[in-house]
Amino acid sequence: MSIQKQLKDDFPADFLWGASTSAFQVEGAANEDGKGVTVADLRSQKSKYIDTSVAADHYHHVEEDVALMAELGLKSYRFSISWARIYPHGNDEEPNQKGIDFYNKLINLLVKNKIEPIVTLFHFDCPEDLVKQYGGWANRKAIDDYYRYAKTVFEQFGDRVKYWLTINEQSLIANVPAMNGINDTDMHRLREKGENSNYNMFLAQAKVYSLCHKMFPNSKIGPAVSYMTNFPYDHTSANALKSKSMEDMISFIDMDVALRGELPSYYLRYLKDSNITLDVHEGDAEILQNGRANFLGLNWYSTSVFKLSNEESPKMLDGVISNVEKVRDDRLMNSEWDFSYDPVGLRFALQKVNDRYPNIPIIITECGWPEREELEDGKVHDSKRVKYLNGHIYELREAIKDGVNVISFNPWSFLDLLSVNDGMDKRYGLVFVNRDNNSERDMKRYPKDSFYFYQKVIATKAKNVTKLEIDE
Ligand code: BGP
Repeated sequence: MSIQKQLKDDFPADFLWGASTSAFQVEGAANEDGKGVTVADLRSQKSKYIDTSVAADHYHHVEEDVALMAELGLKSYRFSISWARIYPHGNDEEPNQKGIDFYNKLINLLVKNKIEPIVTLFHFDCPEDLVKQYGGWANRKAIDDYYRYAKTVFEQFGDRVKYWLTINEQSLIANVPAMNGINDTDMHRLREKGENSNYNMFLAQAKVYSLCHKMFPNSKIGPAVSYMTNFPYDHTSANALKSKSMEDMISFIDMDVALRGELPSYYLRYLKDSNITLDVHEGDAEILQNGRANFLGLNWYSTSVFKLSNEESPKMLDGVISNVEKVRDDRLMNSEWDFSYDPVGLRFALQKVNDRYPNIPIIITECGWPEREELEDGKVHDSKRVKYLNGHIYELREAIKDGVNVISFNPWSFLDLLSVNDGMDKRYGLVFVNRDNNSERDMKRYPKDSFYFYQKVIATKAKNVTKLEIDE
């Protein structure tokens, strides 16, 4: 075999063309069929937008939604299971049968339509009762409760699910502890709780990787990591180092622990400098060493440019992002919410990940374009999203040709859903859901132009994707 033959020159035949959602953002039925309250439910109630009680009402539209997935031609669907639907209080004696029934119904419909389920165990929605009982993820008790929940989920659905994701964007919820329901008036104590929640999530995941390998040796399991590619504002080493450190602390930390089985030195230095103590027990190092992921899930949206600033930024992260300012690059197409269109950044990011962990299988678990949208005669002409998909799929093919082992692409989101901070104003869907922040209207589904574009991508193995459009 010649050396060249080892390289792929296109998407592999078994490539999983998918789409993505998460439970609290699509399901609705937040208080139905025994589901417990989650921190995501409570957060949404405090926002000025709609809460999780109805969302996109996927819970009651599941047949119709899977039929649309089949029409689109999806080969995979990435969704999350709500822990509080299975264990309403997080650690009840018995699981909630109606919650199990719902996910059985969804998974069976997917399997029937030959759509591979890619299932996230935990996506921003810690059962609130665990916070009340012992402080949630900041307490080591959460490790056992998550493990028990994962075991139940594997027992119930493991015969039909081959791809599992443990925790969505762990670094985000560790750095913004309120997203896990963790609060404190003292900033240092809050950071310490946040980092302990981080540590507990690492241990819980490692245990669940091992459990999954033991129960289902042919299944694959990995984290869903938030990977935002950062570029320095100028060529100074200080700016370049800061932007690298941010990538390490926000993205590579989750990948390093999942694949290398230990806390990286840049993180230990950060803890030391910040005077933060972790609640470490004997045997923890072995747990991390023994429990490793098989692949990486990457949530990738766009590149960002940061420069050092003199102001302590209280922005998203306390400690990790400080002294930096995000700079908008006006040469790029920018969305209303800061995301830019920079598809070559995806190829760059994938190369970097592949350099660090050669040949690791990668699932793009999120990638999407937000817009405010409205129906026009029953249609939504989301031309920017079409352009975004075209550009990113083009660069994805280039990354595969570079030798990066990408096995699946799941744009965010299959249908319009509740944005984490902006309700229904910020839409990402391939399918329009006819509701807004003021009214539930009729909740009807309308495929957007991007749906039909992506349908053709899947049907033609991306032959309709062109370089021309991304250069426009
Ligand atoms: C990721 C989350 C998703 C999703 C997406 C878009 O961080 O995993 O749940 O919401 O970002 O973010 P937003 O909803 O804030 O626009």
